[in-house]
Amino acid sequence: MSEEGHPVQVVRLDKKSNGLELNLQALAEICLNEKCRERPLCIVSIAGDFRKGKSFMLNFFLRYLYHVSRKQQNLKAGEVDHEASDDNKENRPTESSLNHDGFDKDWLGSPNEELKGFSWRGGSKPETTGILVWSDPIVVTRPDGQEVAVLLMDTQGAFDSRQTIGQTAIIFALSTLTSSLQIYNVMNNIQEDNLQILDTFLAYGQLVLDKSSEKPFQELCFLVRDWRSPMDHPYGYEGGASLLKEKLKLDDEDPDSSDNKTRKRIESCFEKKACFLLPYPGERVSVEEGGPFRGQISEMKPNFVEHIRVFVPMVLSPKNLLVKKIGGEVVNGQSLLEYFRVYAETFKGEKIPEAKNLYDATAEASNLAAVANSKNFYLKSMKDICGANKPYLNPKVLEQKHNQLLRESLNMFENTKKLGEEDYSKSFSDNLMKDLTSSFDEFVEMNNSKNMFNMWGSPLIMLCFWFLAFTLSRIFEIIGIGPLANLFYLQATVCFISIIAYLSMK
Ligand SMILES: Nc1nc2c(ncn2[C@@H]2O[C@H](COP(=O)(O)OP(=O)(O)OP(=O)(O)O)[C@@H](O)[C@H]2O)c(=O)[nH]1
Ligand SMILES: [Mg+2]
Repeated sequence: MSEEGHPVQVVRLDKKSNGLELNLQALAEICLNEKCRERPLCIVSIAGDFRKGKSFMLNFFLRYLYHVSRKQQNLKAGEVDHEASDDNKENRPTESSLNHDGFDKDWLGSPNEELKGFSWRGGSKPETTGILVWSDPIVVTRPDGQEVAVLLMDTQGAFDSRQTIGQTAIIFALSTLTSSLQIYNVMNNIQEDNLQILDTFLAYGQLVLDKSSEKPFQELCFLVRDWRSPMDHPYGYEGGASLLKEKLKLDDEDPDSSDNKTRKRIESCFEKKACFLLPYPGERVSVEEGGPFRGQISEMKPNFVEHIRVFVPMVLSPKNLLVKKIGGEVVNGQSLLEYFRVYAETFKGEKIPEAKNLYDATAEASNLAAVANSKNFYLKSMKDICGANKPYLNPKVLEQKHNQLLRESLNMFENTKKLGEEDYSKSFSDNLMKDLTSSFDEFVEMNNSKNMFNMWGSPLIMLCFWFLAFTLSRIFEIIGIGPLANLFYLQATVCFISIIAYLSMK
């Protein structure tokens, strides 16, 4: 599976400034990939304490998503084959081998397969640093037919002794701001400090809620590893839901406490909240008892494997995936790049930015993303009309097309939901207009270079050619050299027709 992609470090923590540093080029290669650039994104991140099996779990996510994506492609190909011929019925999946989403229950693959993808390992030293994204966006089709690209994001473990609280909060904030599903990986139980770290950036979420009706974040799913009290709350989703309800319960005796405020913010800022309780995976997984462990499911406790089998489709099956939205607008690869670019500037310091600064940054990024998408639409449409491989176009027709596409691009920008006031977007819309006008100048220049008449220069030069050819044809006629007279007469006629054609095109 890992041969289809690899983890790419897109963010690292700068040791000197303690702030973060973005690898824009590496991120652009993923975001502007044709699978992702214009497709709605589902961005799945995992964050939480260090050394608690986050990267390990992401590799099951990869295995499941590739399984679904391949199955969907085969089904599509099968449908095409089926339309052509009806004799491959035996190869089609039967109802009983499929679960409720229509995919094989055996997505976990063979028992001895090694767990590959994001780097994971045993021991006490931290493994993942900064933020990593899987290089290959995985395209899946949702039940309504919409194709989405899923990006997987691994994050540096929190509360590692070498890290400041500010850095822990920065990684957590940035991965939550940019993901549609944040898996909050915790060991044994949900503790109060797990909730408090969320509060460091939920003030921003509250500000978004105050200024618009859109929820700032999509889904938060607590994943509790090595759950030890199945008698109180059973393993799995239902037990998780009852534990989460208990943990998010408000304290009626002290309604204005900061703990209550955090809980209210968690309730209101996420569209969806969930929790899943996983059993202990056994000594082979937790402490590599008996020698190096490569992640084979045959060496994990069966109860753990059965819960993984249920958990992963629960969060990632195409019908459960939520598309990433910011300010109510769907995020695609092109816009994600703008968000990261602006956030990287905002998170330069060692502390998490103030809610107001974070809001302003998101408003700026949402406008820049809208500009980028509108410009992309204009450039793509103009290239279809008069790109390098297209023939010369009448300049009047070219201008008409430009005016029409300029209007459509500006409308597209206006109709995109953005954070921030309307006056604020005005300057972005003005810049878009200027930008498109200068792109048009370049298209005009390219179009002119394809005009064979331009190779001749101005009509005045053409007129001189005509005069010269005509005069020579008359002279040769007078001195009696007929063939040369005819040749220059022909040339003069071609010049004349060209001048008429040139003037009629202007
Ligand atoms: N106890 C226990 N250990 C697990 C579980 N899942 C994986 N592990 C083990 O945890 C260890 C660390 O796994 P990683 O995936 O590298 O952990 P991580 O959270 O990504 O670690 P950092 O990147 O350093 O923050 C490995 O030895 C895994 O085998 C689990 O559910 N419970
Ligand atoms: Mg890791």
